[in-house]
Amino acid sequence: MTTAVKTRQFEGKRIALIGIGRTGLAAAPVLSHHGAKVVIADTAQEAELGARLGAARALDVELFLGKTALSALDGADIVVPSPGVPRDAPILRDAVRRGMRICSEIEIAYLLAEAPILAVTGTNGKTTTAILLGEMLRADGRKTFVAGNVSADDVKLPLITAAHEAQADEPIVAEVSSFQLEWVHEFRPKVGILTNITPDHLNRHHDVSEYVGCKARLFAAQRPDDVAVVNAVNRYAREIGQDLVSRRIWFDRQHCRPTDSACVRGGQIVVRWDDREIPICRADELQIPGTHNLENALAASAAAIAFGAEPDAVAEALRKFEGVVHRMEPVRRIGGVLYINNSMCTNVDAAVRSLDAVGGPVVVIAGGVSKNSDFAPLGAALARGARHLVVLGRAADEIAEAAREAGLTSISHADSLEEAVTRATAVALPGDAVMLSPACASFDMFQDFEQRGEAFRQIVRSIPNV
Ligand code: UMA
Repeated sequence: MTTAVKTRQFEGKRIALIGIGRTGLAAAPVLSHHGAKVVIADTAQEAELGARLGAARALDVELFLGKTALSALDGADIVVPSPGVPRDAPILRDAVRRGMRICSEIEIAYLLAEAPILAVTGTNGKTTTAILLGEMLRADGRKTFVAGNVSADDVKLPLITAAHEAQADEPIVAEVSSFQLEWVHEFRPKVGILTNITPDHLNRHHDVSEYVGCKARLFAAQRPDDVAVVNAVNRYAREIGQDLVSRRIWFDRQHCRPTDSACVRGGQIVVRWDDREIPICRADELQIPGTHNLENALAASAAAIAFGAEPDAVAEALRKFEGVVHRMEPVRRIGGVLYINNSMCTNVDAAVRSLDAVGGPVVVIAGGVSKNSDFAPLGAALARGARHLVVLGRAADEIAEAAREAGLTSISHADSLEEAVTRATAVALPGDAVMLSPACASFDMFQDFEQRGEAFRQIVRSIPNV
């Protein structure tokens, strides 16, 4: 598509954005700029929208709130649901019934972008991989945007905003969720990365195969000159990776391959690309802990090399990278006990991998809203590695039961995060870690995982020195 066609494709179109959240508020001005007639619907009532309502009103677009939301569809050419709007929400069911064109915001962003998009999806590791890949491209001297689902303190940029701002030579690294992939048809990342897939979001997707199907859409529109970086050892990822038209790079910590791939050979991270084996740096130079982070590093390295970054730049970023906030984030050491904020750990697999990564005695604080998860693997990991478990939130009993069944006896309940930290502090010994690793969403007690992580930081910072 030429630049002129790109910028005029939405001119005169009536576009109904669903959701006054970060996505809707970002998409509206960009689409208006491109000549679209934008309307926004939100099924919430005015009072529930808080400050977002003021932001929406300032956009000078027609708003359809609460019961009137459905009317936003009348006469619309395109419907753009925010990621939080489920497929079976009445408004989307109505749009489907009317045969309307439904596109997610990332699809619109792709259609508008002059810049190449490198997109990262997966159950776990996507934020770390996306931010790390962004650092690699910056170290390589490119102005780089990190955008999409990513939400990490100062890194919060909807993809459509990045697509609007980035010049053709300024790559965008996009973290992409399964929700965002529900409504894509043409979304075609130059480089796609699939970190891993384990069951998650089963309160939104009907079953694992629907969830896996969404993840697979990352590669659906790719062509042979695009690149797919895929986890070779994760069952669902491997199945997706076996059947792609794009140029595939497997990453596998333990086994090196004679084809395009990334692995660790003799302690060295290596990427095989264009029939050359390119050494990057030693795996023990990484500051981010755990085998899961080594896998993230392999995925990001492979993507950066395939995109044309210099190996030295990739190595420099790997050595400097200290990790992402709310993800195994060391907060404070008190009396020989290290407090770790892992609030971004919102599913079972992430919690299991985090426990393994700590590697020493740990007191775990877990709980929140279950996403219809099976907690048995977490119970087993807790029985293996935890000194004590403090449970809280709606899933408290379910997690405690799974841990008890696996053989852990030292378990307590807390009614608040503050009480949980107090209980954990009381049982932790010098040399232990106290880790908030919820394995759940936060919505029963907090606005989101960031607010939960911030609350944990504050509570830990207020503990008197011993
Ligand atoms: N809404 C409706 N009707 C519905 C459902 C929701 O009108 O049936 C409205 C709500 O009333 C609300 C608005 O939609 O006003 C919220 O939309 P949203 O939940 O999509 O929130 P955004 O602020 O647009 O944030 C979204 C992502 N949120 C979700 O996927 C739930 C953010 O990911 C993302 O950073 C942002 O777009 C920018 O791309 C957050 C997230 O939790 C970090 N992601 C999940 C995760 O990482 O596990 C997938």
